[in-house]
Amino acid sequence: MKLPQSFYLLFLSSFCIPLLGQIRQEDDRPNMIVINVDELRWDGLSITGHPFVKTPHIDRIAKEGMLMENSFVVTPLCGPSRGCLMTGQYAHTNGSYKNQAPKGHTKLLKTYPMLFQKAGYKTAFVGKWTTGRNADKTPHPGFDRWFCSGVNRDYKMDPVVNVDGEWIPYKGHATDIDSAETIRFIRENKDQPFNLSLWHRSVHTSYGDEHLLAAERNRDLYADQPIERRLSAQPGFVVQPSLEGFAQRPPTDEDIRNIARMTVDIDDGVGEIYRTLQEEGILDKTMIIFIGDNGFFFGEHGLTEKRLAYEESIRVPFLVRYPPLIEAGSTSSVDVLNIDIAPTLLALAGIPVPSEMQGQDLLPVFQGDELEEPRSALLFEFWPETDLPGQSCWWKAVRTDEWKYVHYYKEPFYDELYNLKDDPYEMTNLIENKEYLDTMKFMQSELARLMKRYDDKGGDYGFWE
Ligand SMILES: [Ca+2]
Repeated sequence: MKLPQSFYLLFLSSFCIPLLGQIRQEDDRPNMIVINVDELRWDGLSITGHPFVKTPHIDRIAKEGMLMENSFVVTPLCGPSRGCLMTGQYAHTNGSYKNQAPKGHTKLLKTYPMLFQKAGYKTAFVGKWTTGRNADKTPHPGFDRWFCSGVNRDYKMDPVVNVDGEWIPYKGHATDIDSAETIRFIRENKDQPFNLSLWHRSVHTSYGDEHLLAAERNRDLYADQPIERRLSAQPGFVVQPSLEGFAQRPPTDEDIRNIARMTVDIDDGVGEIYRTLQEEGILDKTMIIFIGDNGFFFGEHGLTEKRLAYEESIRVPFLVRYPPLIEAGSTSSVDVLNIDIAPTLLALAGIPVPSEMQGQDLLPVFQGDELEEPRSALLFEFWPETDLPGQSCWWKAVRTDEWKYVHYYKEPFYDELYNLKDDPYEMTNLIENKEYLDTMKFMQSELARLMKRYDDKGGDYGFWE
């Protein structure tokens, strides 16, 4: 029997319209994209004061949203920083405290994408997460889409990408490939709430070899650009005892230009991501957070890389755009941490924030207020990878707006105290200056208070032994 077309219409209207209504209701939940850049120091963007790089698309996130003026990572090292972002916890709590973690360790973490997936969000991971000799590129729990394009030491050109468990060779530069996958995922999931982590491998260097490449179109940028260095990176600057024997080759001028070029690669991708969100009509219902996983030394204190407690290492850019809550062109001077991202995103989606998370919801800050529980001082921590000379810098640090105290566990005579207001480049260690004895004692008591607050027993936790 052939039924009239009107029957089908009636059938559809009785069942599908309520269903569509439900989907529409779910669609009101905001999307989220967290762009995490490897080794991007605070002043790595035009908007944060880079002397020559042009990052108009990344800057737009802050120009149409908020620039956090005091943003930090709690452990300045790739793997731990990423674990902290994913869990909303300090490394001493989540156990992701060294790059050289056993294979599969990161799969055991309780991450915020797992909670989003459970709450019906489409979740995606694109880029780099784990690092070190046991890096694991295979799919981690909590992601509907897994697209891992590599680890530090992989070539950035023509990567073999783990796509949902399959190894697929790609042509081109990893940054462009990761940006393109992000765009593909957005288009595919535009009609439902999604939570995407775009964690670029750039602007990580590989210390002077051919890995240190921008995409071909940007390789000649800034070729004649002179490089200025901070006073703490000038020849003759005397480093602290903790750094004696720390054999590092500070980045050359050309290394610094290459980092700028790789930043432009990322900016190009952010421009395309913006355009895609606009075309799909979901730009303003998508919170975009842009952050770095740690900073980077351009020769300050004789250093390259990160790992130490100086500002160049722990301070990263943090930009956020979400017009329903955030006034365009706003700034905040509240101290914010990478462990705040997980509870913030959960709060935005209306998903309960687990009490185990140690970061705070930044939504009040994004609206110009203080944190619900204001922080007068910040705790930072780092564990060395080996016991080799120069790698014994096992430290905890406390930072207030004015002071920084660094305590080295194995060599307490290395301790450092800086007045950040008078000495922003941390060139004069006041630890032995009797005039500041009370300040030192106060900072030591703050360290003890914060360790108690965050249930930190100190020591080399030996999570994997
Ligand atoms: Ca890093």
